Amino acid sequence: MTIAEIQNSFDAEIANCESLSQLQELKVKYLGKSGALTALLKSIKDLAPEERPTFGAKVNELRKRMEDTFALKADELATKEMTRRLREERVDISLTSCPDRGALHPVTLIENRICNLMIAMGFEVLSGPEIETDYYNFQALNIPYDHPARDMQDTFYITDRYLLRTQTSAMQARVMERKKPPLKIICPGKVFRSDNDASHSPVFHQIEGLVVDKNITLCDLKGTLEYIAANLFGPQTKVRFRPSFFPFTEPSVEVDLTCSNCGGKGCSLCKETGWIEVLGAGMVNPYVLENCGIDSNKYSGYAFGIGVERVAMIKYGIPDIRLFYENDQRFLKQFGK
Ligand code: 2NL
Repeated sequence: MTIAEIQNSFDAEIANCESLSQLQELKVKYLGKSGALTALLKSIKDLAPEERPTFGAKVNELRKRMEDTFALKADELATKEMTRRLREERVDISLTSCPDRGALHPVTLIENRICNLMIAMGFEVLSGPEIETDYYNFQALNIPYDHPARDMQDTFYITDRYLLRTQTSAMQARVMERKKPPLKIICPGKVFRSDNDASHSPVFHQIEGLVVDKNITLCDLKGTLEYIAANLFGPQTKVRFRPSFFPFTEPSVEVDLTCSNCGGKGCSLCKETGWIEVLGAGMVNPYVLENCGIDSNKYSGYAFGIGVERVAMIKYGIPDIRLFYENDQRFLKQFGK
């Protein structure tokens, strides 16, 4: 092919080129190692010596023109491609009413709310394993082998040594071993009990709080719980302690709040007492502190355990815990919008 022929066929082909990949093929065809222009240059040896410089200059001029044309065409095609994508992939962000928009689960809502409140008070949020050892779930927390709380009926065992944690304090015991006071932590998460009725589920959510420092008293516990209660159920909410027993706290208390439904006057929700039992708490048993390597003569602590479903049931008036796990859209859509 002559220079003119190459130039003509190049002009025609590039005019018809419609994509970047086609353009790349053309580049190889004309400027590549075995392309038309290289072939032309090789034929220079067949010319008379005096013709060679002019011929060479012409070929180079054509190469320069081709390269410039390729660059321009590449720009043009890229712009065209972008315009096409912007048109075809357009998303109409003005659509506001999506019929199947999700909502946060009520358990998540309450968990987030309590956690955020505790973070604001300077607590650190930690999570641990759902499969625990017998040691951290029971022994470290002053629940020996023969304690009734370890009954096979109450707990899901995996082996003699491993079980599904029945409380998140298993994690808190790990933390006390590792970090020294002052400690101010909460552990939210799933816990497991072999229990199943309208107010008990085999898996539910708990948030346990733990504070260990010098001079921590039951008064600190009460102040903290009053603050949480006021945030969850309103500023008029009162907190009442009743003596109780947990192996890991001494003294232990059941914590009642004035009924958020009747304000304390008495109604069906609070069985006419004006009070609702919401959580368990107490001063960390010195045995538990010592088990985790903390000097109980120097340090004291308080701890509490809140059932997240229980709070949600009271707050939203949900009569049966099983409603949380049925994934019925009609139930779930009522919250968190
Ligand atoms: C309940 C309420 C409770 C704790 C949890 C706790 C954690 C450590 C040490 C001592 Cl690391 N206590 N947590 C304390 C009192 C109550 O949960 O009704 N549990 C059966």
